[in-house]
Amino acid sequence: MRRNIVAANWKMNGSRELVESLVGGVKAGVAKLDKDVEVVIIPPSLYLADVEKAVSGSALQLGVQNVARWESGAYTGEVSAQMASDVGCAYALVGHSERRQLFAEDDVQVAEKVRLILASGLVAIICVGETLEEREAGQAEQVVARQIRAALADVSGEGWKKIVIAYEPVWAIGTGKTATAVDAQNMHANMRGLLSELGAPAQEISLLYGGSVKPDNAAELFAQADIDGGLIGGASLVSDDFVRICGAV
Ligand code: G2H
Repeated sequence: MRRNIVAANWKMNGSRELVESLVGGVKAGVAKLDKDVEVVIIPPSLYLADVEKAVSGSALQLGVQNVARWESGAYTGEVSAQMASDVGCAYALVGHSERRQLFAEDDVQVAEKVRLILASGLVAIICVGETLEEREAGQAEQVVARQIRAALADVSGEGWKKIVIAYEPVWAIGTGKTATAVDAQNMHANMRGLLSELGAPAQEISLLYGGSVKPDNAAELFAQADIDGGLIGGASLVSDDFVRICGAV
């Protein structure tokens, strides 16, 4: 069966002080949960080493927020998938809407990054989701399907074991608005159907929901048949809130 995953996307937030207080709290809180959940901390790259030290001795996993679309070379400021793997990451986010919107990351680049992430032995958490405009135009399913098809174009065989997809409607990110559990479930069910069509072992691929997930809405979302956990932004910066969300799977 597929894994339940709750991942903390810190985005560009944090400090060494926060690493210490937050990860300490998460580590202690998650250890007390009687839940089958994989918890992933995804801090800014500069703090990966600090977080790695802080999570040692626990089951918490490490992830990177973004990787370069090149293997190595003269790309000042970039971090490769191989480097992320080298410093202890098990997961890499790719195609987050903030990357797509603010850094013009398109479907082709996302597919290139997915290829490099898998080649480095990491699990790719591929983010997809429609804007409010696209949703209101009745194109949500179409947009998400296009993003998924493009990102998975080169995935086959064993590669499917390294794929997680996070559905994050752009209008729900950091806005306090969440898709209703039923709307989110409908989209997740569509996504699983599409994965089957693409020849993937769809029942084994974890599908996460993201976008203003909080302790008080997490349980209802995670109770849906095709929602296998969450990608958490704002609420992952408060240890008690994040632990409660982990406990809601
Ligand atoms: C969506 C999510 C985490 P938030 O970006 O990826 O952020 O929970 O703050 O909406």
